[in-house]
Amino acid sequence: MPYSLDKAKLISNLETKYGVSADKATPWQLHNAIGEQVTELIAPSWNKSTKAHLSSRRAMYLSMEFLMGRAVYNNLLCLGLLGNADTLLKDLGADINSLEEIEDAALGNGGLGRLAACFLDSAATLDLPLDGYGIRYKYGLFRQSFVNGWQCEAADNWSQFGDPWSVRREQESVVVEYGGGVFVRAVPYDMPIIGYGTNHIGTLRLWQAEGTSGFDFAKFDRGDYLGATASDREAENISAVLYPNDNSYEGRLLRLKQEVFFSTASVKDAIRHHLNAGRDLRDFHKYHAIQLNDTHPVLAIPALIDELTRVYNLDFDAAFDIAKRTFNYTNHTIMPEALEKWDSTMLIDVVPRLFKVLVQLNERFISEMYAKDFTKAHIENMKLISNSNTVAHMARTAVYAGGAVNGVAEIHTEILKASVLKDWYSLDPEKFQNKTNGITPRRWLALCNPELSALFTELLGSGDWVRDTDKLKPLAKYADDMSVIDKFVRIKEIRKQKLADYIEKREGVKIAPSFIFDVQVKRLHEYKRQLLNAFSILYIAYGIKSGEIKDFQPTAFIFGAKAAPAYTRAKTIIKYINEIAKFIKSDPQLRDLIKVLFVQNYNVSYAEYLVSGADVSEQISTAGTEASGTGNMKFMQNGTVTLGTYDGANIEIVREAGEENNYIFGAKVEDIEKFGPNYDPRKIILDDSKIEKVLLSLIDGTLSDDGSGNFRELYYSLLEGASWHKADNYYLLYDLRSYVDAKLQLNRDFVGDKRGFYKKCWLNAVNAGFFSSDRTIKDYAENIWRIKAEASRFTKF
Ligand code: 26W
Repeated sequence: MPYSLDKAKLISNLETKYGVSADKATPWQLHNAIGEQVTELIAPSWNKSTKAHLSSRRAMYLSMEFLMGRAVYNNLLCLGLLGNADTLLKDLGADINSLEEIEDAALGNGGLGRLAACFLDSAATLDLPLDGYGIRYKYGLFRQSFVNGWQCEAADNWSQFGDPWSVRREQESVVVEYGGGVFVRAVPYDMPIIGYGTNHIGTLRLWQAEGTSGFDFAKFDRGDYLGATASDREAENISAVLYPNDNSYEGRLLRLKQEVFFSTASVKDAIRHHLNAGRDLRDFHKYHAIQLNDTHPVLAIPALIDELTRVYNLDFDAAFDIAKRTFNYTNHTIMPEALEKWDSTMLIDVVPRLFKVLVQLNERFISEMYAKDFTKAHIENMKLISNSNTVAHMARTAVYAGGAVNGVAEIHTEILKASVLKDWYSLDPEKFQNKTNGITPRRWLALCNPELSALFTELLGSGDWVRDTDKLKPLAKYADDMSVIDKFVRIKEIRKQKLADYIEKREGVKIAPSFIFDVQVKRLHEYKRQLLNAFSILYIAYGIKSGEIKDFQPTAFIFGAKAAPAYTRAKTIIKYINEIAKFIKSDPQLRDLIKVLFVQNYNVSYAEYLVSGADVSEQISTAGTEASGTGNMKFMQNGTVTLGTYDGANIEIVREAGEENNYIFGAKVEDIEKFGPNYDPRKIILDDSKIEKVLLSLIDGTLSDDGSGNFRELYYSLLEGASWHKADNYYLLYDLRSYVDAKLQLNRDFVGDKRGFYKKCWLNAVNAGFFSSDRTIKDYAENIWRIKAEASRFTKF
């Protein structure tokens, strides 16, 4: 073992720095002391890795969000120090589990941010030179609680008690210039990204915004004490808070400033490193591949061109050529409301120079299109700045001025090519690639499910599957070995008990592990259809009460989701589900058969318990709406069946694990396309009084929205639509019957043959290897970034 923790040093650090003995230290003090020691331990490897990155061709992952979660356990795991830390803390009268109180670094909303975190983990583990670049928000995603069933938000001051994993690198600060002569300092905080079983360590560089003026003595002398530091606070606002928004874009000034801030700082950072290494800027693209995580960092493109032309005197053609060979763009959603566009007026105010570059790019694009005999109308639909030069399109800019474009699951990439980016695909089909998402097996199996991990290691005689999940596939042969399946069932029971204990501690609710644990966790959004799940539960509850549904295996339906604070309908759905929970709990005939629970403040750490303690993974988005999903992969890897639609990566999941081992239902994309304007949800309730009854719960007084009228609004949005959408635009009522059928089939399968059910689960777990983010990252490295693993430079352990 190359690393070990030093007990004496930990004791003396706690005493000198925090003034406590180890047995009296608070979780935060312990955490900081451990973090500081680990950071010191890895410093030589980290420095060496950083040098290696900067001396080779490397990739930069630019992302507005990095949903890292809690670092301490994962870092100890990757360094092989988890057992060491456990015993050492026990010796000291402390408990490693007390570190569960440490807040997650929730600098992201959901899938896109967590994907970025998994990618960094994989690249570090694979010895690939990739570094992350983002924003060090002071406040991460809000903390959620429920009051009377309604979501309440509170600020998430995640680093309030310190952040031992980040190193502030003052001397590497850069200055970002905005219009009107406003300057903001970008100060980098670097987090080590520790590879598993290798001493290669990548970097996540998060920029913090600070003022450049310092202290205005003139104002201070005049007695304007607040004014003396006002411009600093204005600058600090830029990195103050993460936008709590998933899949909807609002053209807000602060958001634009944030995007400019980290995009420009990151580009400047790259140029500086490039020049420091004594290289020619004309070779910039030979040393850098920059991945744009959705459109949020797209202004890095004009920022690079602006620097190269204005500061370093390259001509526009040369700079544009470098940009095309440097940048690549990943799309993460086809929701039209999420495609970013900026008003020209705003761009002119905030970043006049970048706007000028966008105009030049646009003109170049238009003349190229005319040269290809495109019609005026066609060009109008593709222009980078449209509507008489008033609206700048970020996705179009990324496709035009970058290299590769990719979707995040096969079906998603096909939809991009066939509709969202159709014109661009026919213009340049070579640009388009698919990169099906993945998840890191370190956090999402080795760390969160040590019991299943130990069984895999025992059966394979080695733990090297953690770095190569394809090794799990041969374990499929144990599906008919009842001794193995029984061990697996026992592990499920242990994980379900752990989840139940955690839930009891957090929510004060008891759930028996004999229940089926059916879990839907993800951001709250209408297209993800948590409401469909709610309807199915009520449908089943009414069926049990009427006697139509018999022998129902008791099931806990567990939800976890945050709703964007301004997304009223999403908040109403949370309230509705909490009301269903209350209704069922108050019914003696139902409460021993069904438990509904919406957990509070769902985050990465909660997810680690939920994915490892579930039996059923709910992935029920309307076909064609979920780009990929990654939660689906985490559940699968931990051995659940997927109850889901033909959407996103679900399609590839059932391809890998067998449709017969999962529960797939509902309309496919082709079916939905065929409905067109003919879809009328009212016909469905006319035909089916049971569905009608479920729907009426929104307005018949069964469930209360506290007189807000929100349930009624929801009801009419389904049956009649609203000013901005047609009736039931996510086809809940269409899919409800087949969904309930699948859910009841699953329930009968469990009752009839529990082992058979867990055999399906086993086949999911062992066939999940494809969904390791190691596979995804290798594909990006080979086919987009063209970077190489430098394995020989790093020690393996
Ligand atoms: C500007 C507001 C905004 C913020 C975030 C718009 C859009 C986003 C993201 C694109 C939303 C997102 O997280 N998308 C998810 O990305 C995951 C990783 O690729 C996919 O697995 C999910 O299906 C997709 O919804």
